[in-house]
Amino acid sequence: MSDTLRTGTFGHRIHHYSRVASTNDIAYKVALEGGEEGEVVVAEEQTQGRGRGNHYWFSPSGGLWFSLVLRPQEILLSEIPALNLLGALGIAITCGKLFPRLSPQIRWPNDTVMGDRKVGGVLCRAKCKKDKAIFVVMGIGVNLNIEDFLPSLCYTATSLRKELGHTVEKEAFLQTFLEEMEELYVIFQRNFSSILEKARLFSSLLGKQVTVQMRQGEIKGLAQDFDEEGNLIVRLESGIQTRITPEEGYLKF
Ligand code: BT5
Repeated sequence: MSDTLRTGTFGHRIHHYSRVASTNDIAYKVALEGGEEGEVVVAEEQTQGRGRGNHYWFSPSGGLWFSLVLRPQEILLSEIPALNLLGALGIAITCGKLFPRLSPQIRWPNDTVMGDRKVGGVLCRAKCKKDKAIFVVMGIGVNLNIEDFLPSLCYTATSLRKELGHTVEKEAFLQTFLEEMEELYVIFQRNFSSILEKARLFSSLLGKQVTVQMRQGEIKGLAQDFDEEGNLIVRLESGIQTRITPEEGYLKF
């Protein structure tokens, strides 16, 4: 446990851009040059927004695309997946707080969904020394006021505007997210098991049958739980329990 954590530091400095390739790249540079925990890089539009494994992230103007610099104490490389889950939880909690009639959920490992459609995603990138992270850039994308998605996303993505029927104020959403995220992050560093409890409550997967695409082929089973590092525990049809890291497996829908 650390005494140096303060509240009210997330977003103490916000770097605004109109158009960038990816806010994660800029925030990574900010952190390399000594940027403090809580600094934020936000852009109206990204031309090369990225998801996991260099997937494309659709980021036109109207959405909220930003990256938060974190300097977690004593975090191991193996614990980074838990930060993805934390980010997705932060988006879900913010949506629920601002718009109580919505029912946001998190979908392991890094999605926030409404029903089965993705409304937000998280991409963390860490700078490491040996097996410890010196800093982490937490990239957050939320489809706030997007009306038209690419044809390839038409049936899998949604926006808050589509769900609510009205536009959402970007600054207010960002402020609320930063407040909620800072609270979660303080808890995360002290007691990850209480974060896991929240993640279970918000999870769209636990207790359901899932199909996971692994490098060596597909596996099917029951999504049972998350572990202390944010990995997914699946009980296979054979009865054997297996632990899946986000790098190893992609859920199939
Ligand atoms: C993610 O990856 O969900 C991570 C998204 C992180 C985006 C933020 S924006 C700020 C920062 N800067 C960046 O460059 N990135 C971060 P993944 O789980 O791999 O999901 C990617 C998949 O989601 C794609 O392959 C598409 O199928 C789908 N997708 C792409 N854009 C989307 C969008 N705007 N809304 C919903 N789904 C989308």
